[in-house]
Amino acid sequence: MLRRHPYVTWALVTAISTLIAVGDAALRVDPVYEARLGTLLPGGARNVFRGAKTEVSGHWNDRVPTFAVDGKADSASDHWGVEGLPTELTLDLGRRHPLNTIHLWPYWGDGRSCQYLIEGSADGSDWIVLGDQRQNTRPATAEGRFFRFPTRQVRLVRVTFTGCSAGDMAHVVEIAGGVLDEVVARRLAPWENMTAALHGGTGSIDVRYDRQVPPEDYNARQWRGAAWRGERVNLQAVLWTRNGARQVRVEASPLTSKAGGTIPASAVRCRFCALCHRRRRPTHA
Ligand SMILES: [Ca+2]
Repeated sequence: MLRRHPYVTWALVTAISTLIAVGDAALRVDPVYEARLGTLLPGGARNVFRGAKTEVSGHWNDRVPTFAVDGKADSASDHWGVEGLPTELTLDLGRRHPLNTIHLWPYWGDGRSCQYLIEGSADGSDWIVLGDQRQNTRPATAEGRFFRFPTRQVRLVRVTFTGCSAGDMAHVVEIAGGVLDEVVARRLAPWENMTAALHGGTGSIDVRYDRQVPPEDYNARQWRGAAWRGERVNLQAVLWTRNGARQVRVEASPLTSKAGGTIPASAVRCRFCALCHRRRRPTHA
């Protein structure tokens, strides 16, 4: 029979810190919410904006509007650019297409924030709002910005730029649009307003955190537990990111008690949890 000594009950408080280092490790791409290589929309949805006819008020130097619909969003320097606001970028898809998602990449090279309105029209007369960022203050990033809305039949898409923190100008690296099926859209929804950074916290080892759903029941900063002498206690470090992270390393700080006692960080062991399989796919590690 295990004998326990109540006088060594600990209240442990620690912080799990995560460090990210860029390396060469290949990441597995989740087909549901991460775009396949060579595509710009989640789930491999077809980008009906690619190669669309464009109409703009102008452009400077060789920064022509075809940069915005060439199907490439990996280089901030390849963009359509124009000076003077407000200004419009209008796409003509040639015929009506069903549309329920748009992904826009304004220029992100200098941390600027852009304000703009996205509208769609089936006939060029009646326009509906598909995305409104006229009050936006978030800096543009390489991840761009997603917009989802009920499926519309659209032939024309118009982006009206109304402001830019970097000056009186508008720059667009790419705009993509298409139709996400319901499964992809449902699984994508919790990630839409998440920043591109690596997120993490501590959670229970008794919870299987589904990789498709950002966790809610976690403690973002600290973990607290009570243990008897010689007893092993556990927590789960839960990390999630919208765009993946390479070479993630988890480190633990020393464990301290309210009375001032300390257990060194070297006593903390970090191990991977076992894979949990569902429908023949690993859902969490
Ligand atoms: Ca482009």
